[in-house]
Amino acid sequence: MTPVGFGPLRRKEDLRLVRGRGRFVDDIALPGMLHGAILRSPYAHARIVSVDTSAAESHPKVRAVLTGADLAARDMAWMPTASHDVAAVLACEKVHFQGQEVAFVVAEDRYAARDALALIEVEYEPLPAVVDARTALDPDAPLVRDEQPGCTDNHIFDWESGDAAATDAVFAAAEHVSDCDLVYPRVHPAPLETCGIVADADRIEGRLTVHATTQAPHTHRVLYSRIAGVPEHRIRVVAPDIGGGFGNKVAMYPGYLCAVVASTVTGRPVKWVEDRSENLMASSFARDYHMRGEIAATRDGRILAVRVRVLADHGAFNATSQPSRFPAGFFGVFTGSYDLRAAHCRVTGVHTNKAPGGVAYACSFRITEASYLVERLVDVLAHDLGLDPARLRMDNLLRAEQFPHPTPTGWEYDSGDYPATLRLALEIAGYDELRAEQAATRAEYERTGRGRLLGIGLSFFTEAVGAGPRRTMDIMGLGMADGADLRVHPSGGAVLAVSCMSQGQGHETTFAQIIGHELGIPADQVQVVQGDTDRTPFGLGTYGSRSTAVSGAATVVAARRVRERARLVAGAMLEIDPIDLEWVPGRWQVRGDPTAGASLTEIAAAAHSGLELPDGVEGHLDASCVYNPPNLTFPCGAYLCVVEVDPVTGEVRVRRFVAVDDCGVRINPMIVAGQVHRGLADGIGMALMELITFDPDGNHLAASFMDYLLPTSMECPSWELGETVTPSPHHPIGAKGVGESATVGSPAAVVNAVLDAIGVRHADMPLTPAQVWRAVQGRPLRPDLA
Ligand code: MCN
Ligand code: CUM
Repeated sequence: MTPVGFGPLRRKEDLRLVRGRGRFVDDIALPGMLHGAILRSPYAHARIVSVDTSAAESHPKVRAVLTGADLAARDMAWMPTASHDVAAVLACEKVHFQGQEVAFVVAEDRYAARDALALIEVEYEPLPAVVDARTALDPDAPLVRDEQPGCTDNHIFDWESGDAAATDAVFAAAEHVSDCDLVYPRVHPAPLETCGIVADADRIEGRLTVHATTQAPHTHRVLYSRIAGVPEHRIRVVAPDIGGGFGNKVAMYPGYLCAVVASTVTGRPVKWVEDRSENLMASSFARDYHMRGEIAATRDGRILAVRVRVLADHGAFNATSQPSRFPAGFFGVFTGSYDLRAAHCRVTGVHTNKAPGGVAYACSFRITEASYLVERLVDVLAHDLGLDPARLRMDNLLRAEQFPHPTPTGWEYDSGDYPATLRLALEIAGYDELRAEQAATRAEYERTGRGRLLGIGLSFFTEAVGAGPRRTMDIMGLGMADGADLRVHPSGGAVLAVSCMSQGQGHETTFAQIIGHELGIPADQVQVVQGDTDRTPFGLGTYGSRSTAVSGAATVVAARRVRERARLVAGAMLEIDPIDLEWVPGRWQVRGDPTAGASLTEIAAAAHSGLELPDGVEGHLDASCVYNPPNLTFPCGAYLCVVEVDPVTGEVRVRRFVAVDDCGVRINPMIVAGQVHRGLADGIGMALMELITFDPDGNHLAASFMDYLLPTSMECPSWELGETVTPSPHHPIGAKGVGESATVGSPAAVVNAVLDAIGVRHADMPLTPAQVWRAVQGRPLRPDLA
């Protein structure tokens, strides 16, 4: 029998996914379906002189060709972004990055559509490109957005957080200040399934049905409605199975809108699925943060303050998908896990001739950047003061009694026991023995000039997940709350419909387990419905690891409402005042008489039967909830990475990785472990190999998996996990999110380990063999410049 409630339950969805029975966008074939392909700009920056589509249109299999002018005639050449900007759907007067969408061809098959792209004649007048964010604000820098009225520079925004004066005062009086320039280079979420859509505009019913790779079906429906001028009730957005999202499937992409318009124009369904290069070149990238961090401390290592200056490269359009009042996402949590007197950051966003995006790749709205910054700074401080990085962290971590903790930048961390978490990681790793072994290998290397150097890298992160509340957080005016509808059937099984959408996180299992925990219904008797706006309640969707914290909470509250309804029905069944009933898992029972009671199955049957119910008690047990979270949840973790570095070849091998995560109460520890494994691999990838870079003309140099390297099991050790559990005090089951924790926390641990091995103060990611070798020689490269 399936276990009830929380525990390491195997994923229900894997029954179909591992047998090849998943249904992804590209598996969908509708009668009469056409196929779309996108013509993309070969230039990073160029004026469009003319576009001639006549040859493509006369291709026997082509049914339509759309250009920027065609969309402009429908007022759809530009679309709004979540960051108060607009992004081009199809380019009109100029192209702003290599790979930008210029025309959309619809043909009878995918091959013909691709072939016809070559028949479109576009005359470009190339312009100089701005590729390096650090020169984007120079007076003579090419203007990326000069098609916008009043554009005089590439500046997007300035945003600050914390108290500048108080921070400056602490720095001025501090005994010691360490500083460091860091680049968190541009990387890409690179889900194995690329982005795609099947759009079906039904002319007779006036309905638009969209099957698309989206992490946020309801938000996308509102966007289609706003952009295409069709009311929401005439639009159905369905997200079928999704083969990885990692934030790449949050944004609205030009290809989606082109498919919608093409379907409207042709009267036939239109499929568009991008290929790998298109995904890597033109869809939401991640990071591209240039940071200058300073950390003030006493000479004996008491950390006092952190001050940060960031140059944020947002590419050609400011299209980062984040709560609208947070232009730098949640970077404001850069104070990390430490007890600081003051902190301040200033972030400047700039345009460059690169693809738009910015908030993606398990980033928790830029907490990856923030966490990397502070965890690198702490190691730099340890290096400068000659202190042990574990000791330095332990001495400065927030203590359990300091929670709830208001941070100097205005967040309220809900709960945590940081020292216990770090202690456990050090224990699992055998920290002291590792340091002893390190000393021995170093001595050996110095004696013989050969061998591998051992490096030990730590990081301690605090995550912030579960956006809203909607009072302070919205996406394009939509407050960040989520819904859950729960229907309990006469037989006692249930259907739960939620507004979040799994891309591989196992929601069909864990959300069923939540129902099991609250109502005693086994997970295999709970069907979880998601990703279909016709069948699920409104909500903002899955990103920022908010599903458990928000939709999960909505699910708990809905289940508890069902439970209360069941109590009233049980009272009628047992002819007893409901006050005299008590809940034991799966059953309402008479207080003091365990033999008298009714199981939820019996109550469900009675609730649908002819049983006379008291006035005011409706039949059935169904209930729903819209959950508006009072605060974010703040998971944390202590990570320790052990590497072996060959200083002669620069080769790095990750020998061990210890990860202790605290995500509050765990619904399914096996799924949590899977999430952590994935994020740790992300960290190895970013720290050692992943990089999206450009040449000075803005040519994209990582448009395939030959150039954009992803880690495989070969580069990963056997992960060693531990856990601490401090429940979130405001979440109804004490759970905190975990989906991005390891991606947030792990890069710094790997980088700290490599630099610890070679005794170098700082070198930027990715620490490829060439970069490590150069760092050993004392001249590491700026990785973002080709
Ligand atoms: N969980 C749990 N107990 C907890 C917390 C979480 O059992 N205390 C379970 C959840 O029930 C869920 C999973 O762990 O099944 C992740 O939960 P959560 O932290 O709420 O994150 P989300 O479900 O909202 O997932 C989003 C997050 C993000 S933003 C990115 S990016 C990312 C990630 O998840 N993309 C992923 N993990 C991914 N994993 C896969 N396989 N594919 C992606 O695209
Ligand atoms: Cu920033 S990637 Mo996730 O939040 O979808």
